[in-house]
Amino acid sequence: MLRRDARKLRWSDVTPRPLWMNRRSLMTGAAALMASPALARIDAAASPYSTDIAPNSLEDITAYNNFYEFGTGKEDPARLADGLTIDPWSVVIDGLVDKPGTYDFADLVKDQPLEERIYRFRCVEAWSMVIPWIGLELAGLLNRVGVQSGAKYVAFETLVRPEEMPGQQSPFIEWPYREGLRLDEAMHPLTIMATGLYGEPMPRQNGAPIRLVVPWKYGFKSIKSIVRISLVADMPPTTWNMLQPSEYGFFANVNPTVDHPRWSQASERRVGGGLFGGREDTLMFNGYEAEVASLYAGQDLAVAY
Ligand SMILES: Nc1nc2c(c(=O)[nH]1)N[C@H]1C(S)=C(S)[C@@H](COP(=O)(O)O)O[C@H]1N2
Ligand SMILES: [Mo]
Repeated sequence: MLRRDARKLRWSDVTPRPLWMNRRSLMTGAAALMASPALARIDAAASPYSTDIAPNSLEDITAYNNFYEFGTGKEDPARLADGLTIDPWSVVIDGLVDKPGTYDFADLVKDQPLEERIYRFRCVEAWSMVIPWIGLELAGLLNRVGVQSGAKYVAFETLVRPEEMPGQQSPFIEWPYREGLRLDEAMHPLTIMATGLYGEPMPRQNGAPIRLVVPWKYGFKSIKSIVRISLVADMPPTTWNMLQPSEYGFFANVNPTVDHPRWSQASERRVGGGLFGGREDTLMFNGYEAEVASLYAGQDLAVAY
């Protein structure tokens, strides 16, 4: 699945911005992208962790979103996220760390390599996309603040600002949106704090200015617009697990053999179409099995779902 060989050109090198813009205005969807001659050069992925698969179009990635702070409809975030103030932005890092504090977004991401990662992304609702992220490894950020030995989990929280996030005017979720990772998952090099996509700063509907991306887990783990990161000793509460624990576990690893109680997880629909309407088999750990299976050695993944 993953490139191990060369570090050649970046996607953004072979696909300069004007071309993305052209593609965005001239074509719609991955089907059109598939027809593009640019596809022939898609093997120029930046990171050894990138997949070879052609990314979804910028249009797909920014028009079909889950971001319940702006409503439950897939089109709500693109329509309503414009008003979100993302500058200034700061992130509180607290709990079991050597250097707790309130970090300005710019400080947090400075001196970090911005490395493009083309990742498969699989929503628990059985659709998927392929997205070219930029950002930094979460491990690098955590190492800078110094993780103390008692820390076993990382908890994340999204901004609460109902005046700018109309979905938060409804209490069906106990805001803030919360997510968490076990420390070894958080330190894995595939786990990134994304600060943009397609070489540009993060669009608001995708979780500006900084969001988590954990490519072997269902999309709901990849929490957006983060304002707090806490190192903690115990497994933290998480939004979907709090709402419906029988349907959404803490781990949420993509697993075609463990169905959601209300639907199969064996296959998925690639947003934007593609061959055969974009229907394809779901892969164990979303295709990242070689990289992450060892994290769960000895765990029964039907129980720790
Ligand atoms: N704060 C917050 N983060 C969130 C969500 C959300 O509603 N609020 N939705 C999650 C879900 S279910 C998915 S599938 C992904 C969608 O990310 P994308 O819109 O960038 O593709 O964001 C995740 N992160
Ligand atoms: Mo999702």
